[in-house]
Amino acid sequence: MRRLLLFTLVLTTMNVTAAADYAEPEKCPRLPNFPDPLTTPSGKKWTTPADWTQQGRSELRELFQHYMYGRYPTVKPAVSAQLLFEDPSAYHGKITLREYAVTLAKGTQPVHVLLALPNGRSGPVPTFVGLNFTGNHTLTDHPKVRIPTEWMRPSPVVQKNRATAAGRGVSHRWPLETITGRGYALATAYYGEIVPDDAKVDGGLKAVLMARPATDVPGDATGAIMSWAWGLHRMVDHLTTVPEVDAKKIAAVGHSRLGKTALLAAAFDERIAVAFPSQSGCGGAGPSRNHNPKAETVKRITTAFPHWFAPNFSRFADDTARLPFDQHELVALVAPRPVLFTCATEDQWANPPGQFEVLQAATPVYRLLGVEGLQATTFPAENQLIASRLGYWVRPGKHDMSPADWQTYLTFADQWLR
Ligand code: GTR
Repeated sequence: MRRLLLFTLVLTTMNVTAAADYAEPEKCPRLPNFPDPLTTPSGKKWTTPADWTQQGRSELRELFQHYMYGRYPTVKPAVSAQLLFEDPSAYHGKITLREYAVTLAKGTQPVHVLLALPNGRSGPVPTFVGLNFTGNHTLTDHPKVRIPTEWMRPSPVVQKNRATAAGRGVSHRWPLETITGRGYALATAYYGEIVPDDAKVDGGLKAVLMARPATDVPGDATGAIMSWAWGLHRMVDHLTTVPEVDAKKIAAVGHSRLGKTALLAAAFDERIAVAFPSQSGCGGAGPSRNHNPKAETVKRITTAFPHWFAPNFSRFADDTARLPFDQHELVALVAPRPVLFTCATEDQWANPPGQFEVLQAATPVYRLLGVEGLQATTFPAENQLIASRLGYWVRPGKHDMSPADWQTYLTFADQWLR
């Protein structure tokens, strides 16, 4: 009864949690170490793959929503796309570039999805999907790519929180020629078109995704990371209708807060075949029970970025041992699908050793499902890719998603998506 919480989960025959009375965060039992992912909160053991896939997953998804990321948006998805332009001979004929205006739910303004497809491939191709920080126009200097009009965080190419033409092609984070050159497509959208990354700013689909009835208990209100993950899911809805995209080979990718988003998106949607959270740290691949003094803590992240999470999460800030789960269980929700954690030695804030421990602790669930998880027992040397189904890589250098990092993602993708 180690993880007994004062709540009852009422499961319908459809295996969906219908109602839950959760313990207040301060009353959850203290668990100083990572909770056993194969033991339910009420103390029952998951011993068969069916236990896990039919019950374990849905119980955990409930806990993550209630205590950490907030409710999955309840708005009904209704995805339709309008092609804004297509250039079949971009990049000297190597890439077909398209941009779509994709409506994600009825009556909402569209999100703009840039799709780069490799030319000369027969049949549908494996595809990365990820949100970007700076607008689709910063990925390429192609003049037809739209400049977003939504609120944007300050940068030298942003004026009064709005993107400008000076930003065309400035981002090095999404090397389109490298990605397509290895036979992959990339689909991306500006994250601020889904929900602005500032609690004080309205825009995107915020009013629809984060709205809660006034009578509701606000503790598990939808946070921004959950909203962005919902947006990624809708992009997947759209991609599955694009004939050039191999719908069985869609990988979620993202950097930092958008890496947290990519991992959460994979945990909540089995159509995502592989997850690539880059240097995502606390709230993503990094443990909440943190032992690295240089790493970001739950206290710090919920103070600096409360809007990313459900309000409940901040109530664990002074005592993370009371969290009924840790991030290894978010990875376990992705099982048996592959995940690659990528880190940088100078980015201790994102907790490279803690991320390694998270993969180790997720491994029992992979084994329950009949596959190997992390196949390494010691922390690897710099640049030594552990390419097992739960993969890990740490390189020298700083917090960034660089073209060199993409070579590693593509090597891992070649192994697990081909
Ligand atoms: C930092 C934050 C991290 C990480 C990063 C980013 O300020 O503390 O959790 O998400 O921002 O997204 O760039």
